[in-house]
Amino acid sequence: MPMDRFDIVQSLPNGLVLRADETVIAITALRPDIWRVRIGRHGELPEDASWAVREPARHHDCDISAVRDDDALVTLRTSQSVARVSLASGALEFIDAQEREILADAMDSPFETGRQGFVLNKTLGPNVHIFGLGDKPTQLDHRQQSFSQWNTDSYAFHEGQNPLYKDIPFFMGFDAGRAFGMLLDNTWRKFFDFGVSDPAVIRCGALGGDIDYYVLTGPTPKDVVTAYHWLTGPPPLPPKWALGYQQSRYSYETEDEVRTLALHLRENNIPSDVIWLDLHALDRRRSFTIDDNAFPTFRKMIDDLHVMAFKVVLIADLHIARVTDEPYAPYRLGLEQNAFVHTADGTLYVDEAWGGPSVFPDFADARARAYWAHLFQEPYGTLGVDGIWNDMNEPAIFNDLGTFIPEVRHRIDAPGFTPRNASHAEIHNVYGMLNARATREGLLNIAPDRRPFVMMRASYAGGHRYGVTWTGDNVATWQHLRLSTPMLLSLGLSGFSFAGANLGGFVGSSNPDLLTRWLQVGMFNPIADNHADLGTRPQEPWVDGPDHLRIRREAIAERYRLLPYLYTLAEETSRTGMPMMRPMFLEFPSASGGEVLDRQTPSQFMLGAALLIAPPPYGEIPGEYEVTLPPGGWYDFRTGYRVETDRRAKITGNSGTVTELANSPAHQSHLVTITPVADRIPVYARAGAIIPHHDTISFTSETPSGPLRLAIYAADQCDGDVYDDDGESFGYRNGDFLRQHFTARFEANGRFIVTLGQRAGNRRPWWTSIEITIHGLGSFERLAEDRPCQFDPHRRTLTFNVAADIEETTIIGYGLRQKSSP
Ligand code: NBV
Repeated sequence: MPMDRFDIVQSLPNGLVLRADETVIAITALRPDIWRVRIGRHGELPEDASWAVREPARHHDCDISAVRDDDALVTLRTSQSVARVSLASGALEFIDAQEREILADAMDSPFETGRQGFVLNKTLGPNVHIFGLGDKPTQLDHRQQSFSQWNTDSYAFHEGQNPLYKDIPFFMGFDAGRAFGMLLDNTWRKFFDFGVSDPAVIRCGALGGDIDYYVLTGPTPKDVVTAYHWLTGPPPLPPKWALGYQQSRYSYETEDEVRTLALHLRENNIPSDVIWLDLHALDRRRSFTIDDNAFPTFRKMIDDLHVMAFKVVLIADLHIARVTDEPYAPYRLGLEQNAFVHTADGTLYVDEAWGGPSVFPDFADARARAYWAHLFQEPYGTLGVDGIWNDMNEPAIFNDLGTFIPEVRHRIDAPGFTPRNASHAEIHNVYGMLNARATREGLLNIAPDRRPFVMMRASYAGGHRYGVTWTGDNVATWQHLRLSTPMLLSLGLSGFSFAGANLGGFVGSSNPDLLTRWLQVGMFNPIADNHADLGTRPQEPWVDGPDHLRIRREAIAERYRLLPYLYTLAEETSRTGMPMMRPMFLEFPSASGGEVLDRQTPSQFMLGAALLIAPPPYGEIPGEYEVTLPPGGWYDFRTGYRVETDRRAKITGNSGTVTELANSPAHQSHLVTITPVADRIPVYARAGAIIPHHDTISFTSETPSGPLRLAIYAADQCDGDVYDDDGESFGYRNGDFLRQHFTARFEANGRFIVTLGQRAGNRRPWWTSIEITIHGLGSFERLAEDRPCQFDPHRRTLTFNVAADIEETTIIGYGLRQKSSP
């Protein structure tokens, strides 16, 4: 049915409001590269409130020019992008400054509506690839896949299972090097269909709620990521120990077991930082209790673990046992403060969970969040645990539905929202994130200058502001090890950079080879937590004998040596949202004509801009496999040998044998064939990278004994950074941090210049000297100053030391970098 003509009812400095009958459309530019579209179907615009998008971003202004082209079209233009509105249908089209289409309403109809819900139809170009959308256990590219969004406990999920724990309704489109993003900010059950029902259409919609979405016009994938974080806010910097190795299982059941675990970790020289306490630490699985029989001196245990430099994360599920026959403060206080959800008829909602019949805080309500926050006084304030784990917050309930019944009602009372009642259908997908938000608030109230560590399983867009996440109850199979990479990459593109997968697999028992490989891969994941289910075989690094132990220890120790690089990356993430773990196309959007480099070799990923991790994709069928090397040149990260990609060459170590090459142009990627070895997985350093590292340490807060080491992987221009702070407090916000930028330039005339930039911040470095190693120096003459140095012509490596001087330092030398292919 043709729609009425739209009238422009309001011109805003940054957009327009249009109306036809009961349909009102507001289109505004928030920045030159971000548009917001709100559509009201009942004569007015929806409430301008959001759980995901920050208020200052939603109300940000951006100059536009609006031109009425003819009767039927209005063009809104920012300095970077254009939105075109059809007055006949209200259909929108977003194009870039070069008039190329980014995203448009398909079928000349902006939306279809049912009684409550709606569907949006957007064009899907023939070569657009789709990424993001949170925790989907499937290939990285979501084109030709469809998804539903309803936070669901997914024990032993399988490949392709859908929905899973989280609803992150944000995706990125990528086509030949150019990217755009779209965030559909609606909390109801939703779906996304990327070309399944119609190969040329993205269909997405919700069962209820408002039409409120954002189009991010890129043009690079990194632009889209930073724009998404400008909208939702970047994830806060976690404590440094969150980057350490973490040991968990469901459960370490007694104090003795935990103490023995800590001893074994230290005695076996496994660098490690965190021990997790799961349900068995609790009295009858009741949140905010401790089982005094199993943990008779809990506080003392925590103190002792702290002396051994361990941090402890304790589970705190949101299900509050309805205990009426004995004192149980969480239940009593919640009742007193009316903090629990009720059903539509006003009765307290009681349903089954770990502690038997339970009640549930209404996290949408400020009052319930304050109640919940207060409960952490005991475990976090008095008992001294270091982090909190909010599991089962989809919410997962032991009834036929697996979650709250639809009759549950919530009260919305949060800054920016008009207070009102809401159905569970509206709140379900934000419930888990609001649980984590209340936890974070609680921890901050108790220790305002300590960075909270909150682990959450369920979440919604923007939930990364409140804590970190993991991929849930995966399975101890090679297939799940494989799945962990696209899952973490997708999470990283959806705001959840600080994420991990249960290393070794949760459900079922890992075999020794799988556990070893998984630990090797996991050491390059942002969060590295080895976790296993009740009743599975032990999964600590030493359980499979000395050979596996040696390999696993080395993998973990390597992570600790890389801590300066990891922490520098984590800090970058906390400012920009750029994920730590990155698909290759994010770093190399125009490589090979804007191809998605990750498509052919999906087990690979980048850690920051400088490292490429390339584990064997099929550990269960060992044999040669192919690795994609993006353009620009690569080194074996560990040996520093340059990977020659211009001829057939046998490479030392396990860097690979080059099989396919020959005179490829500079922007081409290469495929190399690798023969896997058990001891380690291949890791490559990008030519041009300067990677800070140090000698191994036993825990993240230990001061390394040697210097800060900088590994320079020579290219014409190299650069890198190091960031450091106290690792725990917010002192960095007031200048108690250190940041230093490093560059190196290798000139064709045989001169090279290494510069250690001026340090920023007030913090003094832990190092007294910096050892610089240049990899890929073909010949070496001398350093300009008479500075001691060693040149190894075989390894093509030059090493020298510089005192950690506050002043900027420049070291000049003479020598040519190794001649190499593109
Ligand atoms: O708290 C027990 C487990 C936990 O170990 C796991 O990591 C969560 O994803 N939890 C689920 C509850 C039930 C698991 C069967």
